[in-house]
Amino acid sequence: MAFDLDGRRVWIAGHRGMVGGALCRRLGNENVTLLTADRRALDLRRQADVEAWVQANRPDVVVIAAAVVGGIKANDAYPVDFLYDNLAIQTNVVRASAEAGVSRLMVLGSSCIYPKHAEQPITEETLLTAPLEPTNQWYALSKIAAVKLAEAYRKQHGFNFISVVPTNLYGPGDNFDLDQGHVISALMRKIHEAKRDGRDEVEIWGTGSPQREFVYVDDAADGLVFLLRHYAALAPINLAGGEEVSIRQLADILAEIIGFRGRFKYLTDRPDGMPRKLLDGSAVAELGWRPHTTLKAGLTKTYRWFAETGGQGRVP
Ligand code: GFB
Repeated sequence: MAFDLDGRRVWIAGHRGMVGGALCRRLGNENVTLLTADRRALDLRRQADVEAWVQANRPDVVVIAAAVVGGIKANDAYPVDFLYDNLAIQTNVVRASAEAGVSRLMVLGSSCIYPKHAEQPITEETLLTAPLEPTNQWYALSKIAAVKLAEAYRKQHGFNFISVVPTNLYGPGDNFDLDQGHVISALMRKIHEAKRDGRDEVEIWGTGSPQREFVYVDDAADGLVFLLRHYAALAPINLAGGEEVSIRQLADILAEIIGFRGRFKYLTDRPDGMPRKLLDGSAVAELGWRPHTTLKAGLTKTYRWFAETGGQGRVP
């Protein structure tokens, strides 16, 4: 039986982030009351504040899209922020939601929670079967804890809490900082600025051989709303079905979209991270959902937004 969202009070924790923002846009098409809390008004790392906010605002549905996120370099450089802050945010929101009797809660995992050398495509059962990729172990551990916490509340107390593991996401509203961002936003900016400044070389970290699957953020938001309605089980479910490319292929597609005719220099002393992380999306596909935006179309839309706003603007 589908969970009925109609007339519900839905709190998107992390509404200013790329995923939270896309969720707010997607939920604009539904008959729900959206609840959001600005960072200045509510620090999600403070348990008492989160409990007070949830008691006062009484959401029926909670999605935890709030997290300290970043690309491979940021993950490696800020282990405390990625582990402690994320653990605090997730445990505070889950516990406060349980105490307030929230009807439905969704936590978000990440493709990096699966083992570094997982068999591909990566099924949900692969979780905790082998060691993690070291560069993102801090973030991965916090996300594994969140997935398991949702499972624990369902198992021990019968709460209707679920966890979803999205594949690598990108789109308008992403972080375009060169040190903090993920590969798409960072390469888009580097290539755009090289073209603008008349430079004919762009540096790419690693060998260019790692493969990544990407889903456009508005598709992901649609999938998350679909799963809010249609998924209810202990185990996490992958949100996948995107296109897989190597970093080298990604750079070539971006060069074509941006109109850059220079060359790429691969900095092979920089880490590659996981060699491949293609998620198995068959469970969500069987429920009836798959992404629709091709990588080329999604990158083109994202680039249009970046070129217009410099990566800082509001997402329409
Ligand atoms: O997107 P990304 O930072 O993260 O990097 P992961 C993907 C691949 O792109 C890696 C290469 O092999 C990078 O070495 N790459 C090349 C670059 N040039 C660049 C660049 O300029 N910037 C960036 N960022 N990468 C993250 C995890 O892993 O994925 C997080 O660290 C999270 O925890 C996220 O799970 C979804 O895909 O390797």
